[in-house]
Amino acid sequence: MATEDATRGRGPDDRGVQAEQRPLPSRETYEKVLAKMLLIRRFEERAGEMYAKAKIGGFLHLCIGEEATVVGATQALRDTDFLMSTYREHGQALARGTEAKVVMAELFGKVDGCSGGRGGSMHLFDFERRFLGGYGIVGGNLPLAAGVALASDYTETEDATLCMFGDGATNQGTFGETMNLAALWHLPIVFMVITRNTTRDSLGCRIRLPRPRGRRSVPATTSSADGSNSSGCSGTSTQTSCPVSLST
Ligand SMILES: Cc1ncc(C[n+]2csc(CCOP(=O)(O)OP(=O)(O)O)c2C)c(N)n1
Ligand SMILES: [Mg+2]
Repeated sequence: MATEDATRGRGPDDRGVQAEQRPLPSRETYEKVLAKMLLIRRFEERAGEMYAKAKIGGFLHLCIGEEATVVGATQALRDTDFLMSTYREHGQALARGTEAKVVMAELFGKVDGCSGGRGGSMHLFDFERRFLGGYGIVGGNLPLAAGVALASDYTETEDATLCMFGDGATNQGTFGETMNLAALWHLPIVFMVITRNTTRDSLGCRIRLPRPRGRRSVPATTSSADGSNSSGCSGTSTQTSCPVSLST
């Protein structure tokens, strides 16, 4: 569940210089935030371990290194707000308050999992906490999130939608189309890009740089300063060819 936060209720006029004058969050908030971040890190480490032992089927994308990003953003949500994410969403489910054992059960394909064991790592879902997934299709969650925001607007609720996605989704047609409609219709939605330096870095793949004229192409490995690329838990060959690097 979202905890009390100093950013709650901040209006457009309260940003900028004035925001710096606001009191810092309480010690209790700090501790709750830190506890969530640590829970996510420990959960991901354990999930990675289980995946390496072939206890978890399918794909597994860890968010190690993104804990502060995920918890910091979800902290600003009210309990009634909606959250949608990508396939790298264990942290989002945990930050939203889904029990760790229920998320882990889903990874193991158990009926006790938050998606009844049918979704797995990429399709976590917890409607009670307004976490609407968990999507395997890059960019696929963008128009769906806009639809949720449209429903909130249409039914005249105050609910906002936070839609998270990776930098890879900005290469999809859904990205431009959704941004366009959301702006045109003034939808109550926040789009948040989480960049991990490159696309597909979770797969531990090597980016094949554009070939300079007259020379052979050089495979380049991705790099990271914060360990967010270190998961490498998909089981995919490291020779996967990624045509584009979206470093930002
Ligand atoms: C439409 C679509 N095309 C291709 C893929 C294969 N794919 C899986 S992960 C990935 C990279 C996505 O990168 P990004 O959105 O930046 O997320 P990150 O892994 O960096 O968190 C791709 C292309 C997919 N899942 N969906
Ligand atoms: Mg990325």
